[in-house]
Amino acid sequence: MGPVTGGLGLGAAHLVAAFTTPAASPVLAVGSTVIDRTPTSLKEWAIAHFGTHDKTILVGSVLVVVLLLSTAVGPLARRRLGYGATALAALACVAAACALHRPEATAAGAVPSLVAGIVAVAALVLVMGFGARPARTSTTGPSGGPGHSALASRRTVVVLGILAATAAALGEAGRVVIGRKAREEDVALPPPADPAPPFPAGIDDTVPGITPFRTPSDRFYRVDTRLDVPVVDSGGWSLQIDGDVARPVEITYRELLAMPMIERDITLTCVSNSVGGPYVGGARWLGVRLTDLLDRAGVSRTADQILSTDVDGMTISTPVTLATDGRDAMVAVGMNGAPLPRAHGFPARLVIPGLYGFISATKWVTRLTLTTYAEHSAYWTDRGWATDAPIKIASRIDMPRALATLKPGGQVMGGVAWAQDNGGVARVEVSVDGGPWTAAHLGPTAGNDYWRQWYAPWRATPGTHSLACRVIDGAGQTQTPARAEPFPSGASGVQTITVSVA
Ligand SMILES: Nc1nc2c(c(=O)[nH]1)N[C@H]1C(S)=C(S)[C@@H](COP(=O)(O)O)O[C@H]1N2
Ligand SMILES: [Mo]
Repeated sequence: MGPVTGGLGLGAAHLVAAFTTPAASPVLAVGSTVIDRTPTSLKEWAIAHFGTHDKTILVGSVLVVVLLLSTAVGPLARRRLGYGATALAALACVAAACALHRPEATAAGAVPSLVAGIVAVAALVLVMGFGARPARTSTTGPSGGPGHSALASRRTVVVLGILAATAAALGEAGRVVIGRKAREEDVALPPPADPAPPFPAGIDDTVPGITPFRTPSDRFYRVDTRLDVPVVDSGGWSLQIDGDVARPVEITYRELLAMPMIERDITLTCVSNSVGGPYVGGARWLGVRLTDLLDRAGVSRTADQILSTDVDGMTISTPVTLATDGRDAMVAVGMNGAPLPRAHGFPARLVIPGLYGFISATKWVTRLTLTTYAEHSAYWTDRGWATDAPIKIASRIDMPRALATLKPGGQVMGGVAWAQDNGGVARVEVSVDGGPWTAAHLGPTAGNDYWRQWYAPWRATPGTHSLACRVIDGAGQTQTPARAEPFPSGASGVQTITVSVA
């Protein structure tokens, strides 16, 4: 009965949280605390093995652990009701503590956990009452029908079943409410004052199976510390620029949209992307030049760090010199011709070409504080990651898939390559079975900050083959074969896949 009473509490709390602060739902609050406390190495392992499913798996694990812990409640309650109730209350307190310790949490954050505790204890009292109450038929029937205790326990099973179904229904209702609140806002974005050149047709149609030149927003990778998607109302949103500035400023969404917009094609890359990994995507971004915003506040010469804060109080740091060196850094409001999807930072996020997302791409940004690295350290800095991390030049094989079985004869390998800070992709080379590096064909360019598609025909003979690719940037540098793990400043190495031909 423990898991059922615990589950009922969690379900009720999730629904209450859905109407108030979704992040304060006990399962999400505990999950977020786990994320923040997890050692970097374990987090990297989880991202590498579970990929984008890491959030689902975490929420599921928290749920399972809580339900397992609450199995102890049944035996405790049978010894004495108070023991069981105390155990449930203790679990609720842990959840409340997690919710209250979230950055930016208010006292209201404890409410859903409180509800969880009350509902769970009430359910426990109810179930124990049903089990204990004497049944109306207190004698065994002539044909050996159920006796008192058997009837009572059958009744308990029915009650438990109803409660379990209620728990699931409440939790699902919470999920639906959160989903409805997260519907996209209807915003009309202004046209760019400084538009990007027409987006070239990639080789999507001519090389079947190649990664699309532009990543659709709903297929764009997502990496962040949030378990749910923050729902930020553009009407209540503003961006503060403060710290070492001549005059702190606050800019509303409406004011931001009234500023001149630039439009750029930029490839976003995650530092956690391993060689050949999926955490990279190309999109067209619309936003206000970061320096236009910073100039309004007047950045002091002492500042060396832009500490950006999101709605949760999560922080990302960017070196001032890199953010203001003339690259197309922006506070973006649009992605691929539409307002930012909530998962990608609505109403506004930073996009800075050439820097890994964890030091540049703050989603749901609310504040830019000009400060120094000596004075303040950001979320990932506290976890040992680099503070200065340009995106390493890299290339990826997307076709054929590793370990694919191919037909002998003419085959095509292909993929994408990027070299944002280094004069773009000048050349991609491929090597079959460790043989000489030969030039691949390149797709069109959408600027140096954007990835490029490539493909190379090769002749497949029966047997097992290894295929490798590497990029050479506009400065003549060749992608290094030296392997490095993502931590602390990005992976390097040449991707090699094995395929069989039969
Ligand atoms: N608020 C916030 N912004 C964030 C993050 C985060 O955890 N919280 N993650 C960053 C990281 S590590 C990356 S790689 C990019 C990913 O952006 P995307 O999810 O839109 O692809 O967002 C960055 N911005
Ligand atoms: Mo990242």
